[in-house]
Amino acid sequence: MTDVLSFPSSFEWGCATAAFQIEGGASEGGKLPSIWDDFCAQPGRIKDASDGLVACDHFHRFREDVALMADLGFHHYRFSIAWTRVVREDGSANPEGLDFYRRLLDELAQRGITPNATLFHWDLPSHLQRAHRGWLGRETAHRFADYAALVARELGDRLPRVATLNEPWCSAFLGHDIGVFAPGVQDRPSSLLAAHHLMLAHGLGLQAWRAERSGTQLGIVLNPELCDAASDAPQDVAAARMAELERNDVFLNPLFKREWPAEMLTQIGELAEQRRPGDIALCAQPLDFIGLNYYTRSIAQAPVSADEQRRGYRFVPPDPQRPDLTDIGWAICPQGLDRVVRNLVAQWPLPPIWITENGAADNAPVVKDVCDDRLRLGYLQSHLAQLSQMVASGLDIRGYYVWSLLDNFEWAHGYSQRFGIVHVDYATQRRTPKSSAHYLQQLLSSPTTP
Ligand code: GCO
Repeated sequence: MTDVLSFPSSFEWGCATAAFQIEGGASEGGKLPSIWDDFCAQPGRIKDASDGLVACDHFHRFREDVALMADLGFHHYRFSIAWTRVVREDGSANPEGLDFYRRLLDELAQRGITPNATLFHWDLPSHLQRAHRGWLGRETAHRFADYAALVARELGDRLPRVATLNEPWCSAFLGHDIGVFAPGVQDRPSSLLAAHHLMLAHGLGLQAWRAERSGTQLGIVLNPELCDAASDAPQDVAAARMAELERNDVFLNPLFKREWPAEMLTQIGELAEQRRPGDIALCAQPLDFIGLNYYTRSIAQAPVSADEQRRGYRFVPPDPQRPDLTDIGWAICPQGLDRVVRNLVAQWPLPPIWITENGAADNAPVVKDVCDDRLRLGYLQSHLAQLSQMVASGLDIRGYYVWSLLDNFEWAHGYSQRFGIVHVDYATQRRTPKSSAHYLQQLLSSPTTP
């Protein structure tokens, strides 16, 4: 498979993680709790009743983890900064927390790995949830801008590329409509208001960063969806469109100074009053790049329940008997990567694209020191073959980050789903590179063909 792939020599290869999912060190160095700590403490929220207090203990083992990345041949690392580690409740800098990231950046620099940082990967400080109702309060967007300015000042000289938010759809809709993510709200209009404030935070954050520092490549990471209709019936086609408006247009329109689709303005109802004139212009700051995360495609059909009717669609869960599902139950669809990107570039004037996450849940165990994750291996091979064709066809995609370097805390699934190319034994914190890691190592040693 390796020999059929062809990428330009400038193409960036990286691995990705996120603070809450790997760091642990939950109360060290003055770190404050986040809404995910609070969510984990609520019975029934996390499948295996676990939390992020220790996770992969990366806070103490980051040197080992950076060495692992270097051994595997990665030259780029996407990680997130924990807002709760670097900013105190009064808004001042927390030097101990900043030092952790300085040591991490030192280690990366020594190993020749370029950092790619995300400011917000869902771990909102709990005190902002209490004081301002989190993303339901406009004030949170301003606090995010203050945090962005602080990181620009304190760490910005070492960060060539920075994304404001990771997958704001998840914070907004999984967090405030479906309620399976922190803070666990279930209210459709609220989820749209949260989406608005997240995009406002993005815009204010970019402004604040640029006011502190020039020369950083700045962008955002989204998870646009490919929503196919379950049938040609007009109700199913309309439902698929509604799903797409929620997943894509709610986030991409503001980035390019366009108003939301009328359907979403109807759904937000009276809360629309909290969107102020001029907000859309604030959201639409120049973008140096966009990160796209891709895992699967979805199928939508006409809504049935009252909740689904409020949304305008329902998702058809893949038949669990299908052979082409990952261990978390997501359909494997490499062509979807091509379709999703083309669908976006046809509608919005995207800046250069990085695939900032792609990967699969494969819970293969370690047997005699070997973890043979064949499902993930096949998944990565098929998606990289697709990506190679996409790049060759002229789509402006500049890099690929596999999700994830390590098995880690998979949100509401706890530790029950493993996305790492490196296995983590949570009892001993032992790391074992899997077959997929060895495949990427080989690919990275010769990723181009003449
Ligand atoms: C995401 C996430 C990751 C998840 C991964 C698998 O941005 O969705 O960044 O945190 O772990 O997507 O669900």
